[in-house]
Formats: sequence, structure tokens, C-alpha cells
Amino acid sequence: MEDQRNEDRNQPQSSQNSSENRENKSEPVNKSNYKKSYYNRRRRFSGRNVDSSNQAPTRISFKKISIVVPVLNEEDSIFPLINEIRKVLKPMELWYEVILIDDGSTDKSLSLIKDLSRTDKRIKFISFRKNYGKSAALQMGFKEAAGEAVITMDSDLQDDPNEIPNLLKKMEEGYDVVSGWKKIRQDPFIKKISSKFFNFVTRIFSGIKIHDFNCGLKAYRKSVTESLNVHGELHRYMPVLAHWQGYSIAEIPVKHHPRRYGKTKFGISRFFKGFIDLITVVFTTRYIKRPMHLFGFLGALSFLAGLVVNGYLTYLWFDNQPLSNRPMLFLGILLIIVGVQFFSVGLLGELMVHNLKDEKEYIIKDKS
Ligand SMILES: Nc1nc2c(ncn2[C@@H]2O[C@H](COP(=O)(O)OP(=O)(O)O)[C@@H](O)[C@H]2O)c(=O)[nH]1
Ligand SMILES: [Mg+2]
Repeated sequence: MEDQRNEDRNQPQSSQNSSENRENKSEPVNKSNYKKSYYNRRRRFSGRNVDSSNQAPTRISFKKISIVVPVLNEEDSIFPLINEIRKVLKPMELWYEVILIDDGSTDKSLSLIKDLSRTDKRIKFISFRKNYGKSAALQMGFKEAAGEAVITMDSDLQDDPNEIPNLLKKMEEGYDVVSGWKKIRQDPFIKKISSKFFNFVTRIFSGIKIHDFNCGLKAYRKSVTESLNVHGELHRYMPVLAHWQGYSIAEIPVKHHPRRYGKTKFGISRFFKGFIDLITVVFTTRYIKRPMHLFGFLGALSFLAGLVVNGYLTYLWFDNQPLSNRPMLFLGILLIIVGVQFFSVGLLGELMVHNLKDEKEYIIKDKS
């Protein structure tokens, strides 16, 4: 797998694609290049009903790909989605499978999926007895996926299967994860604005300079999906989790369609859950190996602030001023106690980290 990856990195590009690849060689988040490649792509894939069978087949080096699709009550979208995927992948002449994960749907989604799977062996499905959430569904899909590359996409027709070859082409440049960017997002205003805020905060916390963390359309090398472990609402942070495990990430703009059937599964609660999960992500990736860096820093800050406050009051006391009417004294005491507590939590964390050395935490890139 790694050899394959290195091969991809070193492999000279075919002359047919060389100009486009030159364009894409730059950093993944270079705006002007994005613009260029985005509009080129738009020209190529203008319109959702493009008949891909008439297009020249896109040559990619991946021979086996898995498409993982989480499904929750999308009965009207499943057939058109599978048809579109077939149309796009047919000219590419590669082995593929589509893994649909039904997550306790209460409509006809499951029976439609079963029908599809009966007539086409490439369509596979997993059905959960109850709803476990999108992250659990993706995780299960990753476990089942047999492809060298794994694509994830939503099942509500908002993600365009015509972008699959583009994601794979970008990944061939050597990236481990290629994330879609719903640059022109077809969603209600409130969702667009809150998503902008969410992406901004995640960008600051994670240090990853991509625009759209929560795009359903993404491509991963198999090694990445094997090492990711998502649950709760962590699917929003796939690029963050992958980045902190040392994988490289690129982003390409992708076409986004308005929801045609059914309704969104994520209400306002998404923001609260999302931010709680951001804290989980920050802790379990950035600080899990060094809790003292966070708690020690906070503790020292609080302790010092308390010391300054009480030092000042002590000076006043020596100056014969009574402290009985100074509420600031309590603030100082509180800051010192909180500081000591933070410090103790950090120390306990360090003790636990050193005693629970888990080799699974270290992802090996290569070995002789
Ligand atoms: N398996 C599974 N899929 C889900 C769940 N919630 C949403 N989805 C799927 O995830 C995709 C995105 O959901 P959607 O409601 O369209 O989110 P939005 O586009 O952000 O409004 C759709 O294909 C849904 O069917 C869930 O709990 N389990
Ligand atoms: Mg959607």
C-alpha cells in the first residue's frame, strides 16, 4: 500500500494531464489555483445529467475503489444516486463497490437497497438495528471497504458523483486525504452562515487551512480509513483526525446541489454537539500525550494571577489598610486554588499517559 503510494508520488504524469497537474501542483489551499481548476471542472461537468459514458474515460492509477454512503431515510434519492454513480464509474473501468449503510431508516430505504444489492453484486449494504449516527455508519463502512481508495458521499443527491474522478486524481498527486469544498453551497442561509463560523473555529483550533471540514464528499487512502476511529459526531472532524495522525490533506472545490427529496437530518442541535466534539478532538489528538501542556499552562496562569492579586493586597495590608472589606482577596484565593487544581489534574494526566503506553496510538508509515 505504501509502496503504491510512493509510486504514485514519483510517477510522471501522462502528457494528456500534464497541464492540469501542473496547475494542481501548488499547495492545496492556494485560492487562485482553486479558482482555475474549479472553473475548468465546472466546464467539464456542467449539469447534473451529464452522460459520463460519452466522456473520455478518466485514467487513474487506483484499481479498486470503495464508495461508502451513509443512509438515513432517503428513499427517493437512493435509485437516482446509484444510477449516477454507475454512469460515472462505468467508463473508468475499475473494480468498485458501493457500501450503503442504512442506519435504522424508518422509510423504504432499506428494502430499496436490498433490491439493488440483489441485482448488482457491487452494491453492498449494512443495516443497523437502530440509529447509531453518521459517524458510526462511516466507521462500519470503512471496516468493510476493500478498495485501495475509499470515497465517502452523502446519499441525498447533494454530493455529485461526477466529482469522484476529480477527488481520485487529486489524491494521485500523493495526498492521503482529499476533502471536498462545497464552494457554492446550496443550503439555507442559516446553515451556510453557521457552517462558515464552524469552519472558522475548527480552522483556528486545528491549524488546518481548509475551507470545508464537514463536506460529505471525501477520498481517503485505505491506510487512513483503517486508522481512523470515529464515533459520536466526530465525522465532522475527519480531516482533523487524519491530519493529527500525520496524513496529508488536500481540498478541491466540488459541486453541491440543493436537497431534492426528504429533509435534513441535522437540526440546530448539530452546533452544540459539534462544538463539544471539537473539544474532544482537541484533547484526544493534540493533548492526549501531553496533558501537562494544557493543564499546566492554565494552572500556572491562574496561580500567577492569584499571586499578583494577593501580593498587591498584602502590600496594602503592610500599609495599614484593612482587608476585611476587600472582595478581591477572595478572587485571589480562588485563582490560586484553581491554579493548583489545574496543575494537579495535569500531573495526574501525565502519570496516566506514562503508565498506559499504547502502541496502537503510533501509526507506522513504513517498516523493513
Ligand atoms: N447512516 C446515517 N446516515 C445519516 C445519519 N444522519 C444523516 N445521515 C446521512 O448523511 C447525509 C447528510 O445528511 P443531511 O441531513 O443531508 O445533512 P446536511 O446536508 O448537512 O443537511 C445524508 O446522506 C443522510 O442520509 C445517521 O444518523 N446515520
Ligand atoms: Mg444533505
